[in-house]
Amino acid sequence: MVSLCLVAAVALPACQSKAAINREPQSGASTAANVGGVQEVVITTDSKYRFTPATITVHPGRVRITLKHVGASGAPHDWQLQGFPADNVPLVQPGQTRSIEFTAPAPGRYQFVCTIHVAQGQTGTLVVLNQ
Ligand SMILES: [Cu+2]
Repeated sequence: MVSLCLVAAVALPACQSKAAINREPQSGASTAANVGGVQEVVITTDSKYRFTPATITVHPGRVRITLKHVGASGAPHDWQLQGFPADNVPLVQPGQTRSIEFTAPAPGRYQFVCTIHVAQGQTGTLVVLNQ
């Protein structure tokens, strides 16, 4: 991770600032609401490099992830389910909202990340239940 940051620091001056790293714990847990056969999950994010809720539980089936950037300013964020490149919400700017829909992977626990702020701890867990 240190070497990654050193490489990134050359291209991204923001990486040089330790103050930008959010060391607050992840918070919030939510079970998706089933709306017309699709499980709806709304995740908010802002300028603090966090997803809220950070733990999401779904049943097998279709899942819609809506990512809302509620920050007034700051960096954009995306949402990527690790190991499933197609299951991603493209970058949202402050004030923007975007949704994607996909079929939940096999029951288990999966990590999701903001691909540009993993180092700042912008991650979460998707739990897929057995039924
Ligand atoms: Cu981010």
